[in-house]
Amino acid sequence: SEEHVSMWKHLGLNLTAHDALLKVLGDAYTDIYLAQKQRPDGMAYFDFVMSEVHGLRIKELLDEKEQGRKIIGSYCVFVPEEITLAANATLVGLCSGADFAMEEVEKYLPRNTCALIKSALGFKLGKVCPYLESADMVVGENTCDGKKKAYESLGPLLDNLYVMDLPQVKSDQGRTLLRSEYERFKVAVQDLTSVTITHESLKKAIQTVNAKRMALHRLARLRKADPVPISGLDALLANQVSFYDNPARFTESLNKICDELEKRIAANQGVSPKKNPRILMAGCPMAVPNWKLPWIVETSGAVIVGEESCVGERGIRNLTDDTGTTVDELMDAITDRYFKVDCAIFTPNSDRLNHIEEMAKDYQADGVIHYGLQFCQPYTMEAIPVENALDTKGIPSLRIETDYGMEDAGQLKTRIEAFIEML
Ligand code: BJ8
Repeated sequence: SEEHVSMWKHLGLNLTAHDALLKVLGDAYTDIYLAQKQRPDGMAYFDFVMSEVHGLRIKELLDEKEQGRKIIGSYCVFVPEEITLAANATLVGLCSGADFAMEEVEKYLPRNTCALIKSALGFKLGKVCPYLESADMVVGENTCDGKKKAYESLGPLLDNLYVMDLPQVKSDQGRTLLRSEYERFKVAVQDLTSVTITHESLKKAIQTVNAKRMALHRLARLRKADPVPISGLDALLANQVSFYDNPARFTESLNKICDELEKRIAANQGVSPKKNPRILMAGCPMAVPNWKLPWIVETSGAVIVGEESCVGERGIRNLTDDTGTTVDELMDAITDRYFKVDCAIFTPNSDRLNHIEEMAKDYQADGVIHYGLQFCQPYTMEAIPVENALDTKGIPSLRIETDYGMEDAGQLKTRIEAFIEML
């Protein structure tokens, strides 16, 4: 609509490039999502959200800004939404799952950088991300070397980059660092919003984020059923949208879908036949519109029953204890909750191996597909111990390394079909 166009102009987007992006996104959504059979009716909400992902949702954010709220963008699940909400700010995820302005990007980053990082820079250089352009603060974090160094290049292109340091070891010192970095972040957010975080506001924020996580946990549990009541693609989409959407509305919409899925399970109704091979995906996060691998898996005779990923269970696994009676106690609880995230940047990271095995059992997966983005050292390196650990438990696994391009789609399909046939 005209209103949207003037909004995008106002944000400084490159309208031609942005149109091209929306076209690609829309086409991919039609081909991959709308082509699915027996989708839950409730997914209509997500279809709408996706059709308005650069439209109505951006308008809402700009309206919030007009009323004095601040928008904070993040690239990692280590940035606590609880702290942002408590200071009257809205957190949005900025990771993107499509190549853009690659020629420009390669003037800043070496070619052998993972697609997720390149894409983050490409969306800035190509001026196509209204979330990034709406943000009053962008948070980077010292996680993998690629991101850590890329923020040095991204920083000068923005005027509002805040970098959070993160530990790499799950030691007492590591926890102390995380706690102090969350304190420093809290102060920075308060400075940005001119709102002082109180015990009451922080507790309420914790409850809002916990409710969102509980709805996602509920969705995850329902996928244990056979036949599975929802496709992996649709469940992934719910997880992806959780990074953009208004948290309370998201929670309500997802709970409605879960009600519907419960009815499906009671009626023995699924999106794929009973005893269809069940796959657990593990590895790098999949940001919108990175749907390539799940799409190939689910059009090759299998169904995905879980994601061991930051856009999935690794990102939402634990709740934050809201019983602390002071701001400091709640900040401790937030630190404890996030310190359990088993990202591959940690060493050693044996929790992750245990979680993958546990998930494979819990979701009755017949096999695990490990998804590593090409040039992502933390995850592609961990893929090998993951495979070995699964081997000793007799759980079949397949290691995939890929990027955002479609050049390898045929070859991937051949390998994945062979894997599924063997299950
Ligand atoms: S907590 S997984 S969201 S850092 S794919 S950019 S690791 S080279 S994304 Fe992540 Fe936070 Fe960890 Fe989760 Fe680097 Fe690998 Fe690229 Fe990655």
